[in-house]
Amino acid sequence: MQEKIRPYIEEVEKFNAATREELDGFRIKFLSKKGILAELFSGMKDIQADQRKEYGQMVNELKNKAEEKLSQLQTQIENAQDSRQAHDLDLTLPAEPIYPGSRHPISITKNKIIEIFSRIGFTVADGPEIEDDWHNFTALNFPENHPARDMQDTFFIEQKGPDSIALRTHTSSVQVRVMENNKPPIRVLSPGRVYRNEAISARAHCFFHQVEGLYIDEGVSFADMKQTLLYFAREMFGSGTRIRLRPSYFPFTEPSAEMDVTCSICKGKGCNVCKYSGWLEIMGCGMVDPNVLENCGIDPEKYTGYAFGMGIERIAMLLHNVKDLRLFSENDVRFLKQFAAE
Ligand code: 2NM
Repeated sequence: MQEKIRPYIEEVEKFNAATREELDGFRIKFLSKKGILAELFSGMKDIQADQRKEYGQMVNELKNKAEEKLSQLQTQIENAQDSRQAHDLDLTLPAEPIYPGSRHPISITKNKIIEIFSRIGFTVADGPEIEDDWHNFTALNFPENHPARDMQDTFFIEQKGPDSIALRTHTSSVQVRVMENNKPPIRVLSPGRVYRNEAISARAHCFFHQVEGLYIDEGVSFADMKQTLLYFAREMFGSGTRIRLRPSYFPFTEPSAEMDVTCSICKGKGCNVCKYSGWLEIMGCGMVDPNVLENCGIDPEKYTGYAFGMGIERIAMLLHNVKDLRLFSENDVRFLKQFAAE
Protein backbone atom coordinates (compact mmCIF):
# COMPACT_ATOMS: atom_id res chain seq x y z
CA MET A 1 0.00 0.00 0.00
CA GLN A 2 2.83 2.30 0.85
CA GLU A 3 3.94 2.08 -2.78
CA LYS A 4 0.59 3.54 -3.74
CA ILE A 5 0.77 6.50 -1.28
CA ARG A 6 4.46 7.46 -1.55
CA PRO A 7 4.13 8.90 -5.12
CA TYR A 8 1.22 11.05 -3.92
CA ILE A 9 3.36 12.48 -1.12
CA GLU A 10 6.10 13.26 -3.62
CA GLU A 11 3.60 14.85 -5.98
CA VAL A 12 2.28 17.09 -3.18
CA GLU A 13 5.79 18.08 -2.09
CA LYS A 14 6.80 19.04 -5.63
CA PHE A 15 3.54 20.78 -6.49
CA ASN A 16 3.59 24.48 -7.33
CA ALA A 17 0.88 26.81 -8.63
CA ALA A 18 0.94 30.37 -9.98
CA THR A 19 -2.80 30.93 -10.23
CA ARG A 20 -5.89 30.36 -8.12
CA GLU A 21 -7.24 28.03 -10.83
CA GLU A 22 -4.20 25.72 -10.69
CA LEU A 23 -4.37 25.67 -6.92
CA ASP A 24 -8.07 24.89 -6.96
CA GLY A 25 -7.36 21.90 -9.25
CA PHE A 26 -4.89 20.66 -6.62
CA ARG A 27 -7.41 21.09 -3.83
CA ILE A 28 -10.09 19.17 -5.75
CA LYS A 29 -7.69 16.38 -6.67
CA PHE A 30 -6.48 15.74 -3.13
CA LEU A 31 -8.79 17.29 -0.56
CA SER A 32 -12.35 17.33 -1.95
CA LYS A 33 -15.12 14.86 -1.03
CA LYS A 34 -14.31 12.66 -4.00
CA GLY A 35 -10.57 13.37 -3.89
CA ILE A 36 -7.61 11.08 -3.37
CA LEU A 37 -7.53 11.49 0.42
CA ALA A 38 -11.21 10.70 0.84
CA GLU A 39 -10.67 7.59 -1.25
CA LEU A 40 -7.59 6.55 0.75
CA PHE A 41 -9.42 7.06 4.07
CA SER A 42 -12.39 5.01 2.93
CA GLY A 43 -10.00 2.27 1.72
CA MET A 44 -8.75 1.90 5.33
CA LYS A 45 -11.29 -0.83 6.13
CA ASP A 46 -9.88 -3.08 3.35
CA ILE A 47 -6.34 -2.96 4.75
CA GLN A 48 -5.09 -5.93 6.69
CA ALA A 49 -5.19 -5.33 10.41
CA ASP A 50 -1.43 -5.60 10.96
CA GLN A 51 -0.73 -2.98 8.25
CA ARG A 52 -3.55 -0.61 9.15
CA LYS A 53 -1.55 1.53 11.62
CA GLU A 54 1.27 2.18 9.16
CA TYR A 55 -1.26 2.88 6.37
CA GLY A 56 -3.15 5.32 8.54
CA GLN A 57 0.06 7.20 9.41
CA MET A 58 0.99 7.60 5.74
CA VAL A 59 -2.46 8.80 4.72
CA ASN A 60 -2.32 11.33 7.56
CA GLU A 61 1.11 12.48 6.42
CA LEU A 62 -0.28 12.97 2.90
CA LYS A 63 -3.28 14.87 4.29
CA ASN A 64 -1.13 17.20 6.42
CA LYS A 65 1.27 17.89 3.56
CA ALA A 66 -1.57 18.57 1.12
CA GLU A 67 -3.27 21.00 3.56
CA GLU A 68 0.00 22.73 4.32
CA LYS A 69 0.80 23.09 0.62
CA LEU A 70 -2.66 24.47 -0.09
CA SER A 71 -2.44 27.18 2.56
CA GLN A 72 1.15 28.07 1.68
CA LEU A 73 0.34 28.50 -2.01
CA GLN A 74 -2.84 30.44 -1.20
CA THR A 75 -0.80 33.02 0.73
CA GLN A 76 1.83 33.12 -2.01
CA ILE A 77 -0.73 33.79 -4.77
CA GLU A 78 -2.47 36.52 -2.74
CA ASN A 79 0.81 38.28 -2.01
CA ALA A 80 1.79 38.15 -5.67
CA GLN A 81 -1.52 39.76 -6.60
CA ASP A 82 -1.08 42.54 -4.04
CA SER A 83 2.32 43.43 -5.39
CA ARG A 84 0.98 43.43 -8.95
CA GLN A 85 -1.64 45.96 -7.85
CA ALA A 86 1.08 48.03 -6.24
CA HIS A 87 2.88 48.09 -9.55
CA ASP A 88 -0.23 49.49 -11.27
CA LEU A 89 0.31 52.68 -9.19
CA ASP A 90 2.47 55.06 -11.24
CA LEU A 91 4.19 57.19 -8.64
CA THR A 92 5.80 59.35 -11.35
CA LEU A 93 2.43 60.74 -12.49
CA PRO A 94 1.93 64.46 -11.66
CA ALA A 95 -0.30 65.11 -8.63
CA GLU A 96 -3.85 66.41 -8.95
CA PRO A 97 -3.49 70.22 -9.07
CA ILE A 98 -4.68 72.17 -6.01
CA TYR A 99 -6.31 75.45 -7.02
CA PRO A 100 -5.81 78.05 -4.28
CA GLY A 101 -8.74 80.39 -3.61
CA SER A 102 -8.41 84.15 -3.92
CA ARG A 103 -9.85 87.19 -2.18
CA HIS A 104 -13.13 88.49 -3.54
CA PRO A 105 -12.71 91.84 -5.37
CA ILE A 106 -15.16 93.42 -2.90
CA SER A 107 -12.97 92.28 0.00
CA ILE A 108 -9.83 93.51 -1.76
CA THR A 109 -11.39 96.95 -2.32
CA LYS A 110 -12.84 97.11 1.21
CA ASN A 111 -9.46 96.20 2.74
CA LYS A 112 -7.75 98.88 0.67
CA ILE A 113 -10.21 101.54 1.89
CA ILE A 114 -9.79 100.40 5.52
CA GLU A 115 -6.01 100.39 5.17
CA ILE A 116 -5.93 103.98 3.84
CA PHE A 117 -8.13 105.34 6.65
CA SER A 118 -6.46 103.24 9.36
CA ARG A 119 -3.21 105.09 8.62
CA ILE A 120 -4.87 108.30 9.89
CA GLY A 121 -6.39 106.78 13.01
CA PHE A 122 -9.71 105.27 11.91
CA THR A 123 -10.74 101.95 13.47
CA VAL A 124 -13.41 99.50 12.25
CA ALA A 125 -16.80 98.85 13.86
CA ASP A 126 -19.23 96.03 13.15
CA GLY A 127 -22.97 95.78 13.72
CA PRO A 128 -26.09 93.73 12.96
CA GLU A 129 -27.55 93.42 9.44
CA ILE A 130 -31.02 93.06 10.97
CA GLU A 131 -31.74 96.44 12.54
CA ASP A 132 -34.47 98.19 14.48
CA ASP A 133 -36.25 101.32 13.29
CA TRP A 134 -34.35 103.52 15.74
CA HIS A 135 -30.81 102.66 14.58
CA ASN A 136 -31.61 102.52 10.86
CA PHE A 137 -33.92 105.55 10.60
CA THR A 138 -35.11 107.53 13.63
CA ALA A 139 -31.75 108.26 15.27
CA LEU A 140 -30.44 109.30 11.84
CA ASN A 141 -33.01 112.09 11.53
CA PHE A 142 -35.24 110.37 8.96
CA PRO A 143 -38.71 111.91 9.23
CA GLU A 144 -41.60 109.51 10.01
CA ASN A 145 -42.87 109.70 6.44
CA HIS A 146 -39.50 109.65 4.65
CA PRO A 147 -39.68 107.62 1.39
CA ALA A 148 -36.61 105.52 2.37
CA ARG A 149 -38.72 103.98 5.14
CA ASP A 150 -41.16 102.81 2.50
CA MET A 151 -41.77 99.15 1.64
CA GLN A 152 -40.47 99.91 -1.86
CA ASP A 153 -37.01 100.74 -0.56
CA THR A 154 -36.65 98.73 2.66
CA PHE A 155 -36.93 95.00 3.31
CA PHE A 156 -39.04 94.89 6.47
CA ILE A 157 -38.99 91.84 8.71
CA GLU A 158 -41.69 93.33 10.92
CA GLN A 159 -43.50 96.54 10.00
CA LYS A 160 -44.86 97.96 13.27
CA GLY A 161 -44.12 101.69 13.18
CA PRO A 162 -41.39 102.60 15.68
CA ASP A 163 -41.03 98.90 16.62
CA SER A 164 -40.23 97.87 13.05
CA ILE A 165 -37.38 95.48 12.27
CA ALA A 166 -35.69 95.60 8.85
CA LEU A 167 -32.55 94.67 6.94
CA ARG A 168 -30.27 97.69 7.32
CA THR A 169 -30.33 100.00 4.30
CA HIS A 170 -26.95 101.59 5.16
CA THR A 171 -24.20 101.00 7.71
CA SER A 172 -24.90 104.37 9.36
CA SER A 173 -26.87 102.22 11.82
CA VAL A 174 -23.51 100.95 13.08
CA GLN A 175 -22.30 104.55 13.51
CA VAL A 176 -25.36 105.26 15.68
CA ARG A 177 -24.40 102.33 17.93
CA VAL A 178 -20.79 103.62 18.11
CA MET A 179 -21.97 107.15 19.08
CA GLU A 180 -24.37 105.75 21.69
CA ASN A 181 -21.63 103.69 23.33
CA ASN A 182 -18.53 105.90 23.05
CA LYS A 183 -17.42 109.40 23.97
CA PRO A 184 -15.66 111.63 21.39
CA PRO A 185 -13.13 111.72 19.90
CA ILE A 186 -14.63 109.11 17.59
CA ARG A 187 -12.91 108.01 14.37
CA VAL A 188 -14.56 104.95 12.97
CA LEU A 189 -15.32 103.09 9.73
CA SER A 190 -18.31 100.79 9.32
CA PRO A 191 -17.89 98.46 6.35
CA GLY A 192 -20.59 95.92 5.57
CA ARG A 193 -23.46 94.58 3.51
CA VAL A 194 -26.64 96.60 3.13
CA TYR A 195 -30.03 95.79 1.59
CA ARG A 196 -32.42 97.77 -0.57
CA ASN A 197 -35.56 96.63 -2.31
CA GLU A 198 -34.48 97.40 -5.87
CA ALA A 199 -34.89 95.58 -9.17
CA ILE A 200 -31.61 93.83 -10.05
CA SER A 201 -29.77 95.28 -13.05
CA ALA A 202 -26.21 96.03 -14.24
CA ARG A 203 -26.20 99.12 -11.96
CA ALA A 204 -28.35 98.10 -8.98
CA HIS A 205 -28.77 95.11 -6.71
CA CYS A 206 -30.98 94.26 -3.74
CA PHE A 207 -27.83 94.00 -1.62
CA PHE A 208 -24.45 95.70 -1.93
CA HIS A 209 -21.55 96.79 0.28
CA GLN A 210 -20.65 100.09 1.88
CA VAL A 211 -17.91 101.69 3.87
CA GLU A 212 -19.08 104.61 5.95
CA GLY A 213 -16.83 106.83 8.02
CA LEU A 214 -17.42 109.09 10.99
CA TYR A 215 -15.19 111.60 12.79
CA ILE A 216 -16.44 113.49 15.84
CA ASP A 217 -14.46 115.77 18.12
CA GLU A 218 -14.40 119.37 19.31
CA GLY A 219 -13.94 121.78 16.41
CA VAL A 220 -14.15 119.32 13.51
CA SER A 221 -14.90 121.34 10.34
CA PHE A 222 -15.97 120.90 6.73
CA ALA A 223 -12.37 121.82 5.78
CA ASP A 224 -11.10 118.85 7.84
CA MET A 225 -13.48 116.61 5.90
CA LYS A 226 -12.34 117.98 2.52
CA GLN A 227 -8.67 117.44 3.29
CA THR A 228 -9.24 113.93 4.65
CA LEU A 229 -11.28 112.92 1.61
CA LEU A 230 -8.66 114.42 -0.75
CA TYR A 231 -6.03 112.29 1.01
CA PHE A 232 -8.25 109.23 0.58
CA ALA A 233 -8.93 109.94 -3.11
CA ARG A 234 -5.22 110.28 -3.89
CA GLU A 235 -4.29 107.10 -2.02
CA MET A 236 -7.10 105.17 -3.71
CA PHE A 237 -6.97 106.47 -7.29
CA GLY A 238 -3.46 107.88 -7.65
CA SER A 239 -1.52 110.96 -6.51
CA GLY A 240 -2.65 113.12 -9.45
CA THR A 241 -6.33 112.74 -8.49
CA ARG A 242 -8.37 115.89 -7.87
CA ILE A 243 -11.73 116.08 -6.07
CA ARG A 244 -14.80 118.29 -6.26
CA LEU A 245 -17.78 118.58 -3.94
CA ARG A 246 -21.31 119.24 -5.16
CA PRO A 247 -24.13 120.26 -2.80
CA SER A 248 -26.51 117.42 -1.95
CA TYR A 249 -28.99 116.29 0.66
CA PHE A 250 -29.04 113.51 3.28
CA PRO A 251 -31.29 113.45 6.35
CA PHE A 252 -28.30 112.79 8.66
CA THR A 253 -25.90 115.51 7.45
CA GLU A 254 -26.10 119.29 7.09
CA PRO A 255 -24.58 120.56 4.91
CA SER A 256 -24.30 117.53 2.63
CA ALA A 257 -22.29 116.93 -0.53
CA GLU A 258 -21.47 114.40 -3.24
CA MET A 259 -17.78 113.95 -3.95
CA ASP A 260 -16.39 113.36 -7.45
CA VAL A 261 -12.83 112.37 -8.35
CA THR A 262 -11.09 112.98 -11.68
CA CYS A 263 -11.60 109.90 -13.84
CA SER A 264 -8.73 107.47 -13.18
CA ILE A 265 -9.27 105.80 -16.59
CA CYS A 266 -8.86 108.89 -18.84
CA LYS A 267 -7.21 111.21 -16.27
CA GLY A 268 -10.02 113.73 -16.76
CA LYS A 269 -9.86 113.85 -20.57
CA GLY A 270 -13.23 112.11 -21.02
CA CYS A 271 -14.05 108.45 -21.71
CA ASN A 272 -17.03 106.10 -21.67
CA VAL A 273 -16.52 105.27 -17.95
CA CYS A 274 -16.95 108.93 -16.89
CA LYS A 275 -19.44 109.51 -19.71
CA TYR A 276 -17.04 112.12 -21.19
CA SER A 277 -17.37 114.38 -18.13
CA GLY A 278 -13.87 113.65 -16.75
CA TRP A 279 -15.41 113.14 -13.27
CA LEU A 280 -16.62 110.10 -11.31
CA GLU A 281 -19.00 110.31 -8.37
CA ILE A 282 -17.62 108.11 -5.56
CA MET A 283 -19.25 109.07 -2.26
CA GLY A 284 -21.66 111.14 -0.24
CA CYS A 285 -20.56 113.15 2.77
CA GLY A 286 -21.39 116.01 5.09
CA MET A 287 -21.34 117.45 8.59
CA VAL A 288 -23.29 115.23 11.00
CA ASP A 289 -26.66 116.89 11.70
CA PRO A 290 -26.85 118.18 15.32
CA ASN A 291 -30.12 116.24 15.71
CA VAL A 292 -28.21 112.99 15.05
CA LEU A 293 -25.55 113.84 17.66
CA GLU A 294 -28.28 114.69 20.16
CA ASN A 295 -30.20 111.45 19.40
CA CYS A 296 -27.02 109.46 20.08
CA GLY A 297 -26.18 111.16 23.38
CA ILE A 298 -23.46 113.50 22.11
CA ASP A 299 -23.66 117.21 23.00
CA PRO A 300 -24.01 119.13 19.69
CA GLU A 301 -23.05 122.37 21.46
CA LYS A 302 -19.63 120.91 22.29
CA TYR A 303 -18.92 118.53 19.42
CA THR A 304 -19.11 118.57 15.65
CA GLY A 305 -18.29 115.85 13.15
CA TYR A 306 -18.25 114.79 9.56
CA ALA A 307 -19.43 111.56 7.98
CA PHE A 308 -19.17 109.95 4.57
CA GLY A 309 -20.35 106.84 2.82
CA MET A 310 -19.38 104.99 -0.36
CA GLY A 311 -20.49 101.89 -2.23
CA ILE A 312 -17.69 99.32 -2.46
CA GLU A 313 -19.04 97.79 -5.69
CA ARG A 314 -18.99 101.18 -7.36
CA ILE A 315 -15.36 101.83 -6.35
CA ALA A 316 -14.34 98.32 -7.47
CA MET A 317 -16.13 98.84 -10.81
CA LEU A 318 -14.26 102.11 -11.37
CA LEU A 319 -10.89 100.65 -10.36
CA HIS A 320 -11.20 97.55 -12.56
CA ASN A 321 -13.50 98.82 -15.31
CA VAL A 322 -16.20 96.25 -14.45
CA LYS A 323 -19.39 97.02 -16.39
CA ASP A 324 -21.95 94.90 -14.54
CA LEU A 325 -22.46 94.97 -10.77
CA ARG A 326 -24.07 91.51 -10.83
CA LEU A 327 -20.65 89.93 -11.47
CA PHE A 328 -19.74 90.64 -7.84
CA SER A 329 -22.46 88.36 -6.45
CA GLU A 330 -22.60 85.59 -9.06
CA ASN A 331 -19.37 83.90 -7.88
CA ASP A 332 -18.27 82.87 -11.36
CA VAL A 333 -14.64 81.76 -10.84
CA ARG A 334 -13.71 82.97 -14.34
CA PHE A 335 -14.45 86.48 -13.04
CA LEU A 336 -13.14 86.04 -9.49
CA LYS A 337 -9.79 84.45 -10.37
CA GLN A 338 -8.77 87.56 -12.33
CA PHE A 339 -8.24 89.27 -8.95
CA ALA A 340 -6.14 86.39 -7.55
CA ALA A 341 -2.79 88.21 -7.68
CA GLU A 342 -3.98 91.24 -5.69
C1 2NM B 1 -23.39 108.82 3.58
C2 2NM B 1 -23.36 110.16 3.21
C3 2NM B 1 -23.26 111.11 4.20
C4 2NM B 1 -23.21 109.01 7.25
C5 2NM B 1 -23.76 109.67 8.32
C6 2NM B 1 -23.51 108.91 9.41
C7 2NM B 1 -23.90 109.20 10.80
F1 2NM B 1 -24.18 108.04 11.44
F2 2NM B 1 -22.93 109.77 11.41
F3 2NM B 1 -24.95 109.98 10.83
N1 2NM B 1 -22.86 107.84 9.03
N2 2NM B 1 -22.67 107.90 7.70
C8 2NM B 1 -23.24 109.42 5.86
C9 2NM B 1 -23.19 110.73 5.53
C10 2NM B 1 -23.31 108.47 4.90
O1 2NM B 1 -23.47 107.78 2.68
C11 2NM B 1 -23.74 108.09 1.36
